[in-house]
Amino acid sequence: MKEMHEQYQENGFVIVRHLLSASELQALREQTEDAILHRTGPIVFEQESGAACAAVPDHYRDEQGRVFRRLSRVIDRGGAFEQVVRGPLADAAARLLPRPLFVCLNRHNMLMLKAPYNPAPVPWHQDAAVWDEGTFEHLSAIVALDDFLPDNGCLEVVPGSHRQGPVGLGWEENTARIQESCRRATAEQAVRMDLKAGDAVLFHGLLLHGSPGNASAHTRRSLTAAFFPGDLRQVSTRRGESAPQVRELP
Ligand SMILES: O=C(O)CCC(=O)C(=O)O
Repeated sequence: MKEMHEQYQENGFVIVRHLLSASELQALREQTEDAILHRTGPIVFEQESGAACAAVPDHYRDEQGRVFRRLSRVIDRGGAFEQVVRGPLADAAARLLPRPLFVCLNRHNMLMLKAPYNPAPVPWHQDAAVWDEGTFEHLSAIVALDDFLPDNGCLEVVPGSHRQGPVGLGWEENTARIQESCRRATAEQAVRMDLKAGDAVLFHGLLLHGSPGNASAHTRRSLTAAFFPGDLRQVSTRRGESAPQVRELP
């Protein structure tokens, strides 16, 4: 079995089985359900909430019928969210990136909710190229709260695709160019991240990834955080509201 670092260099991702203990997983699920029940913001909703989302259970909607897509800024929410990011996720990230690590409160730092029968996909993209802010050297870490199944909106990646560099910068250009020029790779080389609840995947900021809609009755919840090997504020070209708000993890 290749070393974790070598796998990461070659494939652009590594899977860490059983990252969370049963009690950490339980605490994350409880905090997630509590936030859904009490609509604790900030929440990002799906743009589509009409007929296409008719089968999404009410549990995953607000009073206006909007479907939850993400609970944002989970690190700020404390409890198990913060503990898992600062503990097991950061420890796994530190096996691939030099410490001190930084997380960014206004980049990936979220609980992804792929509700049952929510048809919305996440289009193929590269996180670091989408953010386009002076560095491509970060990794995104996703820990599964539920098993990722073939039909519940499972995360997919194209192994080795980080080595081609950025394919267009910013969300619009990155997703459009990938659709045009990486069609064959996404159709023929994509692999599903077959995570069980409590497993995690860590992937390079330039790895092509995305996920289809959830066609099943099973929820797909996962916690996602981006880790940076240094202070993003020192390299970022973003100013004003979108300037990075970072926390150093000792
Ligand atoms: O968890 C997923 O399905 C992908 C999430 C993602 O890549 C994103 O929201 O940028």
